[in-house]
Amino acid sequence: MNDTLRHRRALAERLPDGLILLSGGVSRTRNADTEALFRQRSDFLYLTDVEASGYTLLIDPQRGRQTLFIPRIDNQHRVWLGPVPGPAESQRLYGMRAVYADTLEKEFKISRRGYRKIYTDQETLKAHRPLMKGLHAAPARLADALSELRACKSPGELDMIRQACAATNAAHLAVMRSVRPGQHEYEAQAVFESECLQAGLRHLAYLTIAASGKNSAILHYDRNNAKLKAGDLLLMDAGAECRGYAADVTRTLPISGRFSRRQKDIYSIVLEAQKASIAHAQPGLLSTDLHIFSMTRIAEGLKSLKILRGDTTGLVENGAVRLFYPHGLSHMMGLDVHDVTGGKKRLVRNPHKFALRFLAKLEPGFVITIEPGIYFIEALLQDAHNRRQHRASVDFARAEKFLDFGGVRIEDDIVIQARGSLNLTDTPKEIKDVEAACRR
Ligand SMILES: [Mn+2]
Repeated sequence: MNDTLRHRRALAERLPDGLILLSGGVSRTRNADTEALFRQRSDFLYLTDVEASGYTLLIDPQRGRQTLFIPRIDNQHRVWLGPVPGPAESQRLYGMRAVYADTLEKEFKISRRGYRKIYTDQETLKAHRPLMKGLHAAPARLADALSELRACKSPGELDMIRQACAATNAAHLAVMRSVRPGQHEYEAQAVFESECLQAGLRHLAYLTIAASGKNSAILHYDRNNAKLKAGDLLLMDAGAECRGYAADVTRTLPISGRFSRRQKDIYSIVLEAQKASIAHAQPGLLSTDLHIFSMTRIAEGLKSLKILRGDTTGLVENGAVRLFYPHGLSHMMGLDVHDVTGGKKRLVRNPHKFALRFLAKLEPGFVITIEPGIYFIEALLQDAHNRRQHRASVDFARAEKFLDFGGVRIEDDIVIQARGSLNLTDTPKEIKDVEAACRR
């Protein structure tokens, strides 16, 4: 039994009292008559594995029927875009009954008998509202059921993530080997993306961040057009996508091939915090507790450099460490790079004062990132309010000497197991290994 069949059955079991109708994505124009690169909607991939545009899925839980509606194309389409599999081939490809989309209305009228509820989403409602007249639509429950199901990854899904990770590892290594002072950030991006494409992976999981020097302290930098300067760092945050499944990996490397003393100091703190957090990750642990664990390690490190001072717990609680580490340690990863967090059933209370987007109790089968960082961000370090509030905890004069430094982030993807976790990322990250990969 393939995974998507299992997924459809599990969804039907959770929502037995309604019809389930979900439309896949539809290709869109980018500008004039040029098409944007099409990427299937994640929920639709999860249920069908269909990567093309213009399909719809109908699940009838009471009659145990699943139907895929496929686009009927004309000769113009065949001339310009090529053929699309017909019903018989689609049935074989996708493991369920397949019929042309222009029969949807007729099929739906037969299937809706005996139902009062329709589980669907806003996109599908927009496309098919007249069909659903008289049925009670429950979009929130469909989203919740899919979030619950998608959180734990099956062996087949892990295999896709592994393939995305393998291409991502190779691409990061290729960047380390090729980066030279005088190149531009986009050349590092080009090396990374070309490796992924050559591995047969058409999509990246998100926009590539190739940030050098001070740009590496801009968390979602994507201009990637600055010149690489000797002596600076290059932060590469980039990941391939395999059949919709993401990889998300960050490495920070020395553009000249060797880390300076100061770069080693900061890098070592982040690396130690990252490895300790990976070792600490296990089922039953709250994501927020893991984040605090990593903040404690970062605070200890910044204390050793005399940038922070005072009691470590205090530095974590009063937010001083967040001036240098202003993002979460971790997020779920799957069909979305920032993936679903597991639905209402898994809701947990955050016992801490600060808000974090990723709040969940870790379970075997969760794939998460571990990505601490240290950044020297003008907007935070020169903010008058921050300086007043944290003057006892932060040596701002010392911190300002790092304003030309940028930042360091190290990010791996791990899968939570029955005990501990397994690291899916094997791109070099030890100082000696990064320098060896960057050797000219
Ligand atoms: Mn990430």
